[in-house]
Amino acid sequence: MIMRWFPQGDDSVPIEYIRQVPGVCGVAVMLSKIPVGEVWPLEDVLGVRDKVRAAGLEMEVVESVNIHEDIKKGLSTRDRYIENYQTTIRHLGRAGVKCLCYNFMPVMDWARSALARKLPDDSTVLSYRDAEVRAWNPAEVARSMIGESRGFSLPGWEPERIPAMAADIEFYQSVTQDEYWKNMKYFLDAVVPVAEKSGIRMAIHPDDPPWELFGLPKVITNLENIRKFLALHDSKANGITLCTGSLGAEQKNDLPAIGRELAAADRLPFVHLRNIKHLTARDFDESAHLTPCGDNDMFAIVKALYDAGFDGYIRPDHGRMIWGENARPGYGLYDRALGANYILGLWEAVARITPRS
Ligand SMILES: [Mn+2]
Repeated sequence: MIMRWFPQGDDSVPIEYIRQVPGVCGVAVMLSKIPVGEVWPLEDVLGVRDKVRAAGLEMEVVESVNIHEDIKKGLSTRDRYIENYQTTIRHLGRAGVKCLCYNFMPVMDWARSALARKLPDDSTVLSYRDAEVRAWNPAEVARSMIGESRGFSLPGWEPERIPAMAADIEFYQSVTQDEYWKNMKYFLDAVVPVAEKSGIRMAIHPDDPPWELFGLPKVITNLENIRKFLALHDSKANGITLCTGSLGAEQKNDLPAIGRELAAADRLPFVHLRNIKHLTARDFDESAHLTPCGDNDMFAIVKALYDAGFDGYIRPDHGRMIWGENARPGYGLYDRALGANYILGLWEAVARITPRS
């Protein structure tokens, strides 16, 4: 069990507090100040690792090293950025990193219509209303999200990228899904062998939300596409991050079945566990982690992972903002600590009732 943590002064949560969450042994980090596409310098990576270790925690997971748009677009300039990505992977391997989470979403990362919607108990959550997001243009989505980010960086929503967004969206209108998959394979064929040699397992994060927006290509949205993705480059180092909040937004996705298949195939190095509550098929609020608080059957998901022999990293994903905490949206300490311990409780119960042979 790990938690996400943003080093170099970009987190409201001191690393020493994370150490006090029972059962949490490490953190997933990113260097959010390095421009997308540039190399993560070895000394920076080692410096963060040493700080994490000094707090009694491990830094075996990195989330995320974001991918330069030229790679996703398949431009002739992509090779320089792929070389940088390979160098970063080697540096992470030298620092003892074992798992690298990333995504291949075009133009924009995850999207929400509000980052602090108030629930009846006065907690606030990230929320998504499909009609609101579609009524905006992408730059308006970006401005809304950055405006609600409480001064923290939003991974995947770097302000300097907003001016180029409209042109990027326009670019993708003529890119077919097939071409986009080819660009992804080109990237995997270049980086997965480097990851193998570096002792790192790549773990792509699903698209969030997992449906079409602004005419952009979508890739990691359901089990069928996940199978197609894994077949692009057949290696244990080419794996998936199972994010139950992202894939669960599409209620047709059978999360326990997806987890069971990926864990049994040993292609699941990383799991994000969170819950969401639908208002309609395309509108939802994020919720507390407990099964009764949302639509995901958290017990069934944990049991499926356990039964299939899952032995990767788990982290509680976004939490609600509670108890007056002021933190990056989704990444307060309190509700994620509650979530981590709920998940650990489920795991202990499942493991005791059905011991692994
Ligand atoms: Mn996630």
